[in-house]
This record gives sequence, structure tokens and C-alpha cells, in this order.
Amino acid sequence: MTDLADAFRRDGVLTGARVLEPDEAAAFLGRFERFRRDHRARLPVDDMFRTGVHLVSTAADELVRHPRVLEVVAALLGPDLIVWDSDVFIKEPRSEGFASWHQDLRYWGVDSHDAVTAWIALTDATGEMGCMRFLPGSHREGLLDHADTFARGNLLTRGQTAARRIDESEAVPGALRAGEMSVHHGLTLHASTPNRSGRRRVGLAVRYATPAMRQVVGAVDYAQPVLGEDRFGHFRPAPRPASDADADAVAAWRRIVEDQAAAYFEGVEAGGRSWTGGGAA
Ligand SMILES: O=C(O)CCC(=O)C(=O)O
Repeated sequence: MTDLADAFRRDGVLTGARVLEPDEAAAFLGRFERFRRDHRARLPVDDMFRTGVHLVSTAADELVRHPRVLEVVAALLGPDLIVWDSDVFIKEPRSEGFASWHQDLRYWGVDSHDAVTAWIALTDATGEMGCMRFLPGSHREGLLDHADTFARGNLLTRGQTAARRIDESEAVPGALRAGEMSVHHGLTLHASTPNRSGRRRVGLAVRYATPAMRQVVGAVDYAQPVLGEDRFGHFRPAPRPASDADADAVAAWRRIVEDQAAAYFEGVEAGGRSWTGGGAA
């Protein structure tokens, strides 16, 4: 996998890695749909899909530690991995949802750049369906300023948008078949357009990092070790769900999401400790 790692160091993105057979991808999708159907009357399922879904969904819990996913991510980040977050991104047929150009690491508040997002396609994700688009090499520009637009239709929590001119002709689409995965560096600029097709587009985005990463803005943060060893203990352990949305998992999800938000905003308001440092970009 060293060719893969070399290309990733150069481009900050790889696409089209097959990690699930199409029928496995369909089975995982079915489990997410069942989760929504069974729990949406009493739980904030949309919020759970937007952050920390692996804390409450057994399908996400399995996917974040799926051996074929971890094999690819480990080839890029090394043998010790933690999961910091995961989100289900759904674009309904002919819907306006999009993601503005952004870097994932902009809002993590951490001191390392050794972090990636693995985007696992649970349905096909073509250009017409609003697949991810990447700006190869942009991870070498370091952390860029972003503005919070909270724009209507933006799938990102803050509508965060990089304050940098984007030449769309330089963007590379990351079209995927169901069961394929793209991986982008935490500093790689990426975006996605609305779904103009008659088919649903669904993917699970998993945020992986090395355990050496440390939270420097918020006082408290959580992660799950998923491969190798965590010799640092920088994050509080985030528990795994015993079953879909079991009471302990939901309580842990609520506590973690609240703690992370409170610690993060306190840290930002406390005066801009900068988190531009970090490892290799
Ligand atoms: O799924 C999408 O269209 C956007 C996902 C994204 O921006 C991300 O995973 O960081």
C-alpha cells in the first residue's frame, strides 16, 4: 500500500476503494433506515445522524471498525487509529442539500493534522447524485480561514465555507459505487452539489485520527480506539452501543455531544488559543 500512501501524501485524497460488496452496503443501509423508523418518534435521530452516529447505531459501530475500511485508513495514518466522529449524509432524490467548500479540521480544535475522513458509500454516489468533490493538493495549504454561513440547504452544521477562491475546473469528483469509499485528508478542501437524480444518495463519513492527536480548544473530548494501541490517553473513552439506541448509548451520546459543544465554545470564547499546529499535512 505504499503507492497508495505516496499518492495520498501528494493529493490528500483517494477514491474508489472497494470496502463492502454491494449487498453488504445495502444491508447496512437497511439497518440505518430501520434505526430511523424505529426511533425517530422518541429520539433526535436527525441529530444522531449528524454527529456521533457510531455511539448509538450498531451499523455505524460495525462500519467504523470494519477490517477493510481500517486496512485502507491504516495504510495512510499508521497502525494506531481512533474514531473521533461519524455522520450519515443523506441526499433525497431531487433535493437541494449541498456541502460548501471546507476543510474538516477547521473546527476540530486539535493540535495534529494526522486525521482523515473516510466516506463510505451505502448507495451509488454519482456526479448527478451530488457525490463528493475534492481539490487535490489543497491539504498542503494548511488550515484556512472559514466563514460560518448557516446557508439554507447546507448539510454542514455551520454552513462553514473556506475563505478562498475555488476554481471549480480544478475540482475532482469522487463518484462511488455502493460499497466503495473515498478518503480525504482533514485539510483537503471538499464540497458536494445537490442531488439532481431520482435516486437517494447515502454515505457514512467517519473521522479517523492517530491517538497522538490532542484536543487544545475544548477541555474535554472523547474518542474510540479502533485499531492498534492508544499509548497517549488524550481522549476520554466513548462507549460502544450494546444494541441500537439502547438507553446507555443514548445517555452517552447526549453527554458527549453536550460536553464537546460546551467545551469547544468555552475554549473559543476563552480567547482563541490557536490550533494551527500539527503534524504532516
Ligand atoms: O456527504 C456530503 O455531501 C458532504 C460530506 C462532507 O462534507 C464531509 O464528510 O466532510
